[in-house]
Amino acid sequence: MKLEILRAKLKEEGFKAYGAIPNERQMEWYKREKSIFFHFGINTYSDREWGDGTEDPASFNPTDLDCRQWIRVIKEAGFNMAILTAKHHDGFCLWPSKYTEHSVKNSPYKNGKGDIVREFTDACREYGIKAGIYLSPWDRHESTWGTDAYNTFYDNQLHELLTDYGEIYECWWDGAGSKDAKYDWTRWANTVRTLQPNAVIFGSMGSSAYVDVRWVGNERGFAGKPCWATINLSSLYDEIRDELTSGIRGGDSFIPAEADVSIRPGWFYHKSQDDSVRSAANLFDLWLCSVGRNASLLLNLPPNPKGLISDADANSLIDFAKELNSGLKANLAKGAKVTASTKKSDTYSPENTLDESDESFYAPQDDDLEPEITYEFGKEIEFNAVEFGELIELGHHVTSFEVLARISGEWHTLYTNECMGYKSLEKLLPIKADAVKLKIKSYIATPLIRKFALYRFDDIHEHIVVNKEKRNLLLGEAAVTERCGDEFDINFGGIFPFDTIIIKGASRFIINVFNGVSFVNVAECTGSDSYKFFKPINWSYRVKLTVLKKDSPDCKLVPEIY
Ligand code: IPT
Repeated sequence: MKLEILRAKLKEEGFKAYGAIPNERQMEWYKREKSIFFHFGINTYSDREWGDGTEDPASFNPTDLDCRQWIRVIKEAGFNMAILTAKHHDGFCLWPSKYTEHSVKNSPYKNGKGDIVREFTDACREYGIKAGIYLSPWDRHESTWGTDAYNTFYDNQLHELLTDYGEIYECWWDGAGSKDAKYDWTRWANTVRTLQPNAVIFGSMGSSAYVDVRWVGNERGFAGKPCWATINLSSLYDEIRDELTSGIRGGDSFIPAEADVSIRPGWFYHKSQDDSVRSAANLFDLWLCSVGRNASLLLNLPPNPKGLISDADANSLIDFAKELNSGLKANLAKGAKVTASTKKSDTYSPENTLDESDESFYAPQDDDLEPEITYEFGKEIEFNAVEFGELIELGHHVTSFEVLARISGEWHTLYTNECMGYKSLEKLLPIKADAVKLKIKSYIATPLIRKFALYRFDDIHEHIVVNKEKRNLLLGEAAVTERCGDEFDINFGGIFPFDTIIIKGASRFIINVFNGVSFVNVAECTGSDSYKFFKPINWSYRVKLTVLKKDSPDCKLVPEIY
């Protein structure tokens, strides 16, 4: 249903939007979930990351270029969107732009008759992939860069790319090199809106007022926890990285995050990095930390100098996709008996969270302060991932929730989260339970729960998340433990996932974990010297343990972490 029609219908039914809300383009972007970036250009031949614009176009000479191969690989991996670097900071254009000589037309490729933007967009269309364009505002070759004439130059190039190559779904404005540049963003944004009304704009700083999709604040593929789609426009203008990563609850603008990250250490292909291609398990982690956190994943797959995606990259991507898709294909919660603390009416029953529709949802009665949905399976089922989603079309409504499972007759908290948004997907250790419960702890407008799913992903992933060898991390060389009274401040010197904390000699202690900004309380261990997390902690390098109760006043306290 068209967004405007859906909103009007919901309004009639008494559901109000809260705060900043998405536009139609952003909803389409959300549903794409993951996209591919292709960094390809003169840097592929100079073995550099940032060219300075003095490169000789003659060095650009792909021998076996085949955009259909790139697109076949990503299609097989289940991606539905790809963005090409039509021009990177070095100014070299992959299409024969009329406005510069620094392009494929002066390269040996097809004797100067080649057009890689054409080959790319044609291949996308052939395989049903949506195409996006990266056109670097920073241009180190073009002599007019930095002057007013450049506004026209860039606008002309936008016109070429947005009129001659069919439908374009994303326009990517990299902020690199452009911090203090004075560009005519209004003019450029108008061009995009006029020529490609369905394209989302990625950008920040000067372009912020026109941006649909924000940078996630790092190039490691990690969205924050939380990662609100809302943020203040000033956070984008000033590129405040923490705020880009986490968003701002109740922020003035709806600009969800896109996590861009490369499958290799560099954005461009370098032979020396052939051994450093991310594994399938690692790609799965990136997916969890972006798509699983209400953001999208933009994964870079750089073609090699032949003009092909290397086998190592293609294999990792496809293995990752196999694991992902085999897990996602079965929602293990289907068929559950669903009950809720209250429901607004039968139209908004909790069963709606299990159907295929993106538009049917559960809504509680207005006076239900802590709505709950319980899913009972009638038998024990095993899962290792839980997904919830709210109807983000009306904005973020849920502001904190808890997920519990009934294990051997007893309810245990699996995790708590602040942000639900379009998608909140938590990977857990395998759990056997016969019921799962969602408790909405707080909300700013009637919570509208669209989706619930349980999945069982393959075990190939487990080794990376869990400290399988059961090695005490505190015996690791990099770990530093400082003790102050009965408080231990532990720095692992890196991220080492763990799921168990023991303090010999203690029977009650608090566990705080550093989230990059501050310590957050994640658990309290009572009545035992050992605490096991259902979800391994794989996002921090520092832990603080505060002992509240000791076996005897002068007993020795020995922490262990596994
Ligand atoms: C960084 C830019 O500063 C930022 O605006 C955004 O475009 C980002 O890249 C995209 O990854 S530059 C990078 C070297 C951190």
